[in-house]
Amino acid sequence: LMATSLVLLLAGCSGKTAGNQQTSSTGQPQKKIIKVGIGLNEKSPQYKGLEKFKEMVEKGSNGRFEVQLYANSQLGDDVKMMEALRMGTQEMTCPSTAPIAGLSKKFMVFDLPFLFPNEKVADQVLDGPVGQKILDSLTDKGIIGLAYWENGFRQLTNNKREVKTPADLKGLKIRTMENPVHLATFRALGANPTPMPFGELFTAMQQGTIDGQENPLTTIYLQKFYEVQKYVSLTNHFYSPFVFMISKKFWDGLSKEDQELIKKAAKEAGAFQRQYNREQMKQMADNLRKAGMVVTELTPEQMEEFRKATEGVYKQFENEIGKDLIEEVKAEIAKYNK
Ligand code: TF8
Repeated sequence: LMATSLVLLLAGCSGKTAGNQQTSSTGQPQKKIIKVGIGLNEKSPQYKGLEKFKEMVEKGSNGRFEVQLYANSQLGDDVKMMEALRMGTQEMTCPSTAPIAGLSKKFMVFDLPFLFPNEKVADQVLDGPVGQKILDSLTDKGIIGLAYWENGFRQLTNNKREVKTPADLKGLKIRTMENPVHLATFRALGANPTPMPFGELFTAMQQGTIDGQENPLTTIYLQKFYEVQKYVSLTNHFYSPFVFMISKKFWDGLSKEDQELIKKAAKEAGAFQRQYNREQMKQMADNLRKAGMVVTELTPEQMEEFRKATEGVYKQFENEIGKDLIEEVKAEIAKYNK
């Protein structure tokens, strides 16, 4: 036993150089490992995007990088993984913008209810200068934001009753992401919101500790939420971008060329992921109906009731987010919304 552990110990230590760059006994540089963790499962459009990214980086570097993908919150929830990126113990993750607000309040601008009119406008604003400025606010937190991907427009599910107006939401216990704007929005709608990491959500719905939640239809279907939820209302109340991000500690140890390779792959895989996500989304309402859910489309008047009820949230967070930033994003949206 002693001998075995000694051999393992030696094998573990041999050839270790800077960062996670290792040299084999033959003097050949070993692969640099990039661990990417997400909360969603392998069927998610997000995971498909990561597979593209893996292929691009591994091919583009002639195998100098190995990208390892971990789904299902195996490496922890969004908040924990971002912390690991800052420490340099995990290389990459791709959270929704909402939990990023804990690091940089600027991201909360995207949490404002009924902000983006459609995906096309969201792409243009996120990929433009204001989107970049918000990504850059992560740098001094130890994280490099590489590209926006898409989670999507969020829809409301619950297990109690069909929701057509804010009045129907009264008193329902709704899980939200860990974000103050989301909490305020659901309070304004008369619900009883409670924040929770994604990994605990399914069990909470199953056990009835919450009545409902909100997520894009792809997630509701592909994570099998229809097994524990009966009603879904197409409210489109928030648009959730993802941010594909990398640890600054890891990033700073890379050559300019490798940084370029990774950044380009993150953007290209993101363009693919957005497309794929939108393709998938088209079938999801039908899939959910077939799986037994009641899918409720709202009339323009009912939508307006939701929008009116949450209008005050903009004022409420004006100081925290910054009035200028809110105005800048609104102006960008207006510019592209033609
Ligand atoms: C949520 C988000 C999640 C993602 C993911 C688990 O509800 O929409 O889909 O952030 O990383 O927590």
